[in-house]
Amino acid sequence: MTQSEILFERAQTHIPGGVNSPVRAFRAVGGKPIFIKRAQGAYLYDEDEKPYIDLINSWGPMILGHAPAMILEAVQQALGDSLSFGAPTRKEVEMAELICELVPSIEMVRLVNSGTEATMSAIRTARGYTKRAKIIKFEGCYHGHGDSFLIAAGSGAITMGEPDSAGVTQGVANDTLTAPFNDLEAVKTLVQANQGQIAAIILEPVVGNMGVVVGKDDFLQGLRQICDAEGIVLIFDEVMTGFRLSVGGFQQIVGIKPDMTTLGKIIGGGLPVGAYGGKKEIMQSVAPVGKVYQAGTLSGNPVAVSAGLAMLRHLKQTPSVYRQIQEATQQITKGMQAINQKYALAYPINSIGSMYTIFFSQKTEIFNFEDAKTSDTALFARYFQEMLKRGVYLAPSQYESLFVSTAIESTQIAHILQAHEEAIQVLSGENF
Ligand code: KE4
Repeated sequence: MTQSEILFERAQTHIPGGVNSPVRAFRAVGGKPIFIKRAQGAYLYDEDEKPYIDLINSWGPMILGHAPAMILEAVQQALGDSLSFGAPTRKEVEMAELICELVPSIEMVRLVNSGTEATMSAIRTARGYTKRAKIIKFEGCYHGHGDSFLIAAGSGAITMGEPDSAGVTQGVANDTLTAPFNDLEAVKTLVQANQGQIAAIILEPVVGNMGVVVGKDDFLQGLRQICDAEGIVLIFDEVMTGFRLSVGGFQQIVGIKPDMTTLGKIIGGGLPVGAYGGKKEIMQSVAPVGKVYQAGTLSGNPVAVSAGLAMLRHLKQTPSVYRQIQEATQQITKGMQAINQKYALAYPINSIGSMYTIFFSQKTEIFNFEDAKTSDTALFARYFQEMLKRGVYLAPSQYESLFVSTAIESTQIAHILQAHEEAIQVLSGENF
């Protein structure tokens, strides 16, 4: 048995499914999860020291690859001052100022400890600000595991076949309306039918959690117009896309200012940090100024914020990061498409910046959750295992985005494409 197999056996005794987040359990792709011992640059090393090129990068945060010197130095520096105070610090002021500078739609921001906390807090704030109860989310979008979001949810929820989680009460579910992504008419119908009751529309402007699906310009612009006309708070959940697609997030690319934005992943530099923010008028609703309560023992933790500050400062000072990871991603996806064509395969590959997903679907384009669900997840599982065997660590789900880091260079790209071709050959040999 490998060390990972031994550890997985042990883990299942005291941890549900042996993992601390469901999608890590490999249930959608078969086999047993790999237990990671350490990582450096583009590589993860499992408990048997087997190397893997990492295309998950901790589900987004590790945009600079693993153990970048400037982040480790910032953390080591912070450790000397102890770990946590539960009191305001200079670093939190610097972090708030930097986030508001880099994401102009954010005039005020509150730090929390995860993307889930950020999105939960954002809709509570929108509800408190508007004094309305309902929210609109989109099928296949995932906004963390807050009760209001676990309806038609993507990511691990759909991966486990549970887009509507058990334990979410009907009362909560009644206040969550859902529409197909990229379908503005469906939103208009919901808004008309719920006049004056909708507090917020929340979406991933580029969805990563059904696989990559980009919000169409007219859809996003239309949502902005609807929210302006109806007094609805438009929330861009940029937990995944924030500082991933540009230093100002996807909103900087598409030129739309949401009323609120949620952030996570990259802003912690690999440590637990989330954030929600937006218009000052809205954020003034948050305690202790306003009546929307939200709190956290480790919010603004000085060690985590030190990692986040080092990350954001680096990304601000090095805009070439974004061109570099986009070019690497394009080399990978174009190389995959060329290989697929050799085998008369036309699986759609959606990509933007350093995010991409290959859908094992017969459809030519994937624009929403219904499209994404036409994917052959059993075939994806076989592809995943063939890639893993060849030392390429993909997200263990068809409904996830991959993330390219600055550590992915020509050597790794060649390895990824070689593995892809061999995997496709194996699957072709199975006459799939
Ligand atoms: P966390 O609570 O996991 O930090 O963030 C929740 C969240 C919110 N919004 C978006 C757009 C997200 O993608 C996420 C979390 N993403 C998943 C991966 N698709 C986290 C990985 C996991 O669940 O293990």
